[in-house]
Amino acid sequence: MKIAVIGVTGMVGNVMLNVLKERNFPITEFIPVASERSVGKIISFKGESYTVTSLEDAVSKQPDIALFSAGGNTSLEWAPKFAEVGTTVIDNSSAWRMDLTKKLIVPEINATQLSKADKIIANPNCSTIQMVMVLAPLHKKYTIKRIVVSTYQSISGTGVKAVKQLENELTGVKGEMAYPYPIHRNAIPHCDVFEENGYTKEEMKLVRETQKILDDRTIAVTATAVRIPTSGGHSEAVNIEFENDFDINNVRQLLNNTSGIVIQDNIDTNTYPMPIYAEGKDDVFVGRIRRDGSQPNSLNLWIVSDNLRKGAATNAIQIAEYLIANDLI
Ligand code: 11C
Repeated sequence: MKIAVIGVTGMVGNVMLNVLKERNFPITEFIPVASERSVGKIISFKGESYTVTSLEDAVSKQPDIALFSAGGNTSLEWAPKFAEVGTTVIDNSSAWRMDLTKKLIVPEINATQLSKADKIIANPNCSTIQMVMVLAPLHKKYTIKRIVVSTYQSISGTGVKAVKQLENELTGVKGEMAYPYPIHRNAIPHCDVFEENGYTKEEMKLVRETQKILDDRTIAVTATAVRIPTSGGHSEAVNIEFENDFDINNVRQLLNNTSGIVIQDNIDTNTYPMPIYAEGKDDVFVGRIRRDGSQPNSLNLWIVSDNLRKGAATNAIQIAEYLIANDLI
């Protein structure tokens, strides 16, 4: 495969390179791409040096697959140009996710929707991916009515500027701020921009993307997204109300049998998922699995995953692997 990585110098781009290498992704030609100010930079991949090229150059090379992680505006402008020359774009931005003509894919859940005709495929938001990974098998069995989710999101979700902000705060250096407030020793209930309804865009992604991926617009979802000074992954406290009652042991069994999910749940040994252990892993970790006794058919979960891996790079590369394995490129 001739493969282009758009946004190769960014945080997700960098993780994409690691994941491509680890998974031994079949690459015949590698095309690293970034914005004008990074063109000409040398990057290293699989022990070789490559010169970062421009979007225009990359289109002219007609890659088989372009993994985009360069922000919504770049995707809106350039994904169609790649698609036009026959490239399949897997886009990690929010640009195409809610477009009715584009598929929003978590391979374990809905990759079978994909066809050769899908030239721009959307990768969901990180906080959505880890939540639906756990909810999809439960929805299939018990039918979800309503989800109440609170997130505890890593600064790595904001990008390099936020990681630098925390570093500066820890070392007492004055520098550029990614957030309107200090993040060290803080929790900021504000991820992404506010929408007119008073929710943030991040919160509304959890609503809309979940309904699209689970293919059920009747599921009620309400979210509060909070930024905290962690770096290894996003965490989520999720309360789910089902149509049908469940046996808690069956819930565990179901999750235990689902590929990509790891249960870490033993209160006797203080075992539960945490970002420091999720970091660098591709799985979604779930724990604190318990019935919500305050109302019928309800469950509480704690879900953690590395937002740059399964939440972004790994999911995108799994989509690419699915396309290749099913002869859809
Ligand atoms: C965050 N979830 O943690 C965001 C980062 O729509 O792909 C990814 C934004 C997106 O702030």
